[in-house]
Amino acid sequence: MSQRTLVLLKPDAVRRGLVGEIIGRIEAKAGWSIAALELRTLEKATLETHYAEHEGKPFYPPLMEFMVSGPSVVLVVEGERVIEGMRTLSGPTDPIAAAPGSIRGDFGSIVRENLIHASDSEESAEREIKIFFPSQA
Ligand code: D4T
Repeated sequence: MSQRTLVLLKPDAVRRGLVGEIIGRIEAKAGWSIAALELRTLEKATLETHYAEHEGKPFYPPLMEFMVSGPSVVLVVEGERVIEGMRTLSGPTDPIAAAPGSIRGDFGSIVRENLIHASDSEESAEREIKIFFPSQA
């Protein structure tokens, strides 16, 4: 089943020069393709909408500060079972718990700077693509 998902390469991934490495892993998956891509310093208002479920949690203020600390790469990725597949490629939220071979498992060590976001369900993907690419919806 072909799907679309919203992917963010967070400011740590851009700062550390890991964009090519990460996009290479996405492009290496058979039949997946990049439908939209932009280097963009995310607006606070956009992030407030994206991370609304976390508002009020202790990690929310430092998370927001981190997410506006530099440009991110924003992508829409399209392909067979890409929503579940991008979550598998990324690994779980905590990079220390993430298996080697996953993006977080290979490159991350702290939860906040975990390199990548990928939508966690069809509903989230539809919602998030609209937030970051209103013209793609
Ligand atoms: P995102 O949404 O960025 O792909 O992350 P996940 O889907 O893997 O995890 P999440 O929504 O639970 O967390 C969003 C974002 O907040 C950071 N975070 C999370 C943090 O700094 N401290 C924490 O304790 C948690 C749970 C990391 C990702």
